[in-house]
Amino acid sequence: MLDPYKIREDFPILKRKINNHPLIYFDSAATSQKPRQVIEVIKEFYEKHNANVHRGVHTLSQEASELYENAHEEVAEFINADGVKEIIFVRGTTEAINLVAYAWGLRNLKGEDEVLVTLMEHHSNIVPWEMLSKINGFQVKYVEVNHGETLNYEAFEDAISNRTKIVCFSHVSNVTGVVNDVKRIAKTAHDYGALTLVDGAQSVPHLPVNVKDLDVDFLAFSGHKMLGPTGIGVLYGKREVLEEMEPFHGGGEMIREVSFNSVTRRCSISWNDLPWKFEAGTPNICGGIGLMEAIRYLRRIGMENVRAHEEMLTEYTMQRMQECRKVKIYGPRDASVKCGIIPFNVDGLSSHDVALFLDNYGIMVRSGFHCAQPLHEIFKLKSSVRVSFYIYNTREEIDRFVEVLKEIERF
Ligand code: 7TS
Repeated sequence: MLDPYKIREDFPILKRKINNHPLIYFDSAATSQKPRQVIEVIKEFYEKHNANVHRGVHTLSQEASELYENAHEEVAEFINADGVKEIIFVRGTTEAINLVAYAWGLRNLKGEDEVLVTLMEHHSNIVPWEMLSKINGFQVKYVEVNHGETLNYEAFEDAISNRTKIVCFSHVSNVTGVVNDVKRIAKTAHDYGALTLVDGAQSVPHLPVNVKDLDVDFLAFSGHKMLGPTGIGVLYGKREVLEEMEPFHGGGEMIREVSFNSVTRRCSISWNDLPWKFEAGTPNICGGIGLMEAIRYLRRIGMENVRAHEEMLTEYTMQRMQECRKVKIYGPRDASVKCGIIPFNVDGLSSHDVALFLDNYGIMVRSGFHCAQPLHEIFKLKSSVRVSFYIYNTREEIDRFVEVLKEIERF
């Protein structure tokens, strides 16, 4: 088991007081806090190694390039990919999904083709497919969710057909924390010759993820939700799929050669090797290095321990929240089928009112529909309050949270 009190010493922000109360950060599903190791590596990069990558023979450029390439290695090992050729650095999950939609979907989806998406997706795994279908004319089909809780696997198996070209789904819901059975979905998708795109924004930071074991074609995730800086994320893709794809953005870094024929006055371009073919322009070098440090931090703790700690916190919170009679929790009650995310409402109050009340006591939670409006429609809700945990949260913080919830009920 991890020791959250020891971990907390690495997070300078957790020493802050908000409204004269110790900060309780229960919004890690939106973005996590950063340990000093990550903050220091960013500072050190700009103080000692700053240069552009892959563009110079000078010492600084060599150092920056090596660090940036090592960051790809670190990510590959973390998710058990087959090396750096399968690891593309992007801005975050949103950009990773858009990359697949435009670089793969634009050329491979048309007419009668179908894209299967679930109704528990974050908008970033719905909107790009809807936008693309307006250009290419294919259909986006949605898989139902059982009473707003788990995915309806029977509905998924009914909906999939030989017309399905890609199945896009989240590993973990950012509203309920439900963990989907990725292996089962991927196996069915592959039986129909469809690819799989897994949104790992809420899974990769919180549980062990092994792309070979899950057998997915694409996995998208964001560095800022796993102790890393903002503006850096990852698209994992199976090498054979990425090799077949055309680039997403065009520019420097992603080409091997651009030659201009002075007779025909035509330009011929050849693409760079993977993964650089998909990383046009100067990348977020420092972000990549920050993400590497974040992953090293998580690996030292062990992802099994991260998972166990959050499961313990989730179970404890749901149990303690039962003491609050005006509080209604949504989603499954069994902590073992979900990650550390709990959505709820307080009878008679809007989610924003509850979040503001909690803020007065230094407790940071998310309110609204968390960029997942379809799932809220299934719950027949306008919005919800969401608490979400990470390695630095403690049972003591939960006790304080429940105390304040009771105060809200009295109010
Ligand atoms: N997919 C899921 C499942 C997410 O939870 C999020 C962000 C994204 C995609 C988009 O990630 P980004 O890094 O590209 O923005 N989710 C949240 C949230 O739940 N509250 O704030 C952001």
